Amino acid sequence: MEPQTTIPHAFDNGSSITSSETGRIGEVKRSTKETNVHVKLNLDGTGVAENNSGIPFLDHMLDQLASHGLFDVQVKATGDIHIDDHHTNEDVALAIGTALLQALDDRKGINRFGDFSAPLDEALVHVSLDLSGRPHLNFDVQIPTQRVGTYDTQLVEHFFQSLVNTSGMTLHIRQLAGKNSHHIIEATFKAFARALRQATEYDLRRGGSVPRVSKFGLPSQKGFCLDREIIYYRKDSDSLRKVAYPNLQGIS
Ligand SMILES: [Mn+2]
Repeated sequence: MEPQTTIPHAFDNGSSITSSETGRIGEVKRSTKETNVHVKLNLDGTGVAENNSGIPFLDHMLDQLASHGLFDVQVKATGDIHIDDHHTNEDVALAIGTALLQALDDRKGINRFGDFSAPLDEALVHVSLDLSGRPHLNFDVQIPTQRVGTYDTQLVEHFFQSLVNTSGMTLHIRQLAGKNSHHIIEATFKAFARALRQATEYDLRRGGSVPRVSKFGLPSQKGFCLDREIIYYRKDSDSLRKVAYPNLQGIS
């Protein structure tokens, strides 16, 4: 039997859940008039995907996120897709971003930066990202058709903008080549998954040894300044959490 691990949750007023799963896990349940979304993300997973967003093409892309990121990704959503996919696409992305923020916790020892170019036949997409705490998206992708299957291709940018906003990520996506809409979008998700995997993995040379907070006293609004490097601080109390999110100042 696996040992029981307590997983801290960033947004449940300090309570925690008990799970037999190991790894950095974020879990979000989000209900609005328009959608009900449940997302579970394990950054230290094995690529297990269980995605039922109600939007088949989005599920296909979320499967790429799992398999190429080696994350475990579970998305269950019901939404007002009788109108269109807009709200469900957006709320799934918002929840994934929040789950990522939770799973990253204090970000100690991670690479933080990720960069990957993924080809898919004629398509080539470059993704560069920084888990900086500062939401910014640069999306330079030309998708030639309005739809892939039933999926509105305008929703791709909106997906990444929503994910960036809740996770606090600096994300640049650039299309270097491509003609086929399905290929371009899939290469985008694959490159994103690979870059995110790199950024969330541990830098072995750091050995998880980001210097201790207590050595330097009180946190600033930007985090703790240590050895010329500003790191994200732990969200240990409600007051600190308010500073940390959503008005995150970021790390530089
Ligand atoms: Mn495909």
